[in-house]
Amino acid sequence: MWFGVVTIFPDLVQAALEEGVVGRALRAGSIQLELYNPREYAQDSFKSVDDRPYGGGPGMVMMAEPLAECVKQARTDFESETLQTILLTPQGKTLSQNVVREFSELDGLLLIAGRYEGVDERFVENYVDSELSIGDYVLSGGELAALVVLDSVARLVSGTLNNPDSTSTESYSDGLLDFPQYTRPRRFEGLDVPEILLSGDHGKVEKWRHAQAIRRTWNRRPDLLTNRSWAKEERKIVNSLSNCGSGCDTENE
Ligand code: 6GU
Repeated sequence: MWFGVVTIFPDLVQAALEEGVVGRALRAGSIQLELYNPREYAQDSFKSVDDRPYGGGPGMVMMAEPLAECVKQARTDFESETLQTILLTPQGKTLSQNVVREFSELDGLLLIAGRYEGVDERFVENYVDSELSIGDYVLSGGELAALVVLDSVARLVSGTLNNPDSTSTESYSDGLLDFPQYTRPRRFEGLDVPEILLSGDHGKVEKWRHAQAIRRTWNRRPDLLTNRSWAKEERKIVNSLSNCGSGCDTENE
């Protein structure tokens, strides 16, 4: 999958993407990355990429022309007019794992890191397919948000993770938070690994983990469970949770 990022801080984006799973995918070639710096496409001798807002007010606004030139260059590089173009802005729709999954099925994604004072609306009208936020708080620029999108999408692209199974069992893939994990040693500071995980009974382990996932979601993120329909076995777990009141907060049973 091809990714382009439009940013006035290309070094920041480049450095962050050299590490970990995404870095490995880039070196292996399962994803490609191009960076576009609006400053290189500035139209005046001062290399301006922002200017004061018409109508007055604080802050600066990103100019349409340098951004438009970046998008045109990206379309040329990607060799398609149909490059999905996303503006990162707190005004956008909130990112979710469903959106991430949709993006991971595209051939190319162009992420534009805006600055929070804003981007000239005429650029948005003519070049942007959708606006995206990563949550209800304000960052000083869209770069970190673009990295969040890139990381979450890239790890779903085939060839990126060593073990593709780990995306089908993880948080949110089935609408539940993850169950707790344990590794060696069996005893740590007086705490033991739950006995059932040492039993070697895969069926029992699966059931226990699923119950833990439901319990955690119930306690921590009940909003994820509204409108969820339960299988018969799950219903039993949910009923026991709704009967135990605040006693459900303790994670070990
Ligand atoms: Cl996409 N940009 C900025 N500047 N702040 C944000 C954001 C994006 N998402 C949440 N906060």
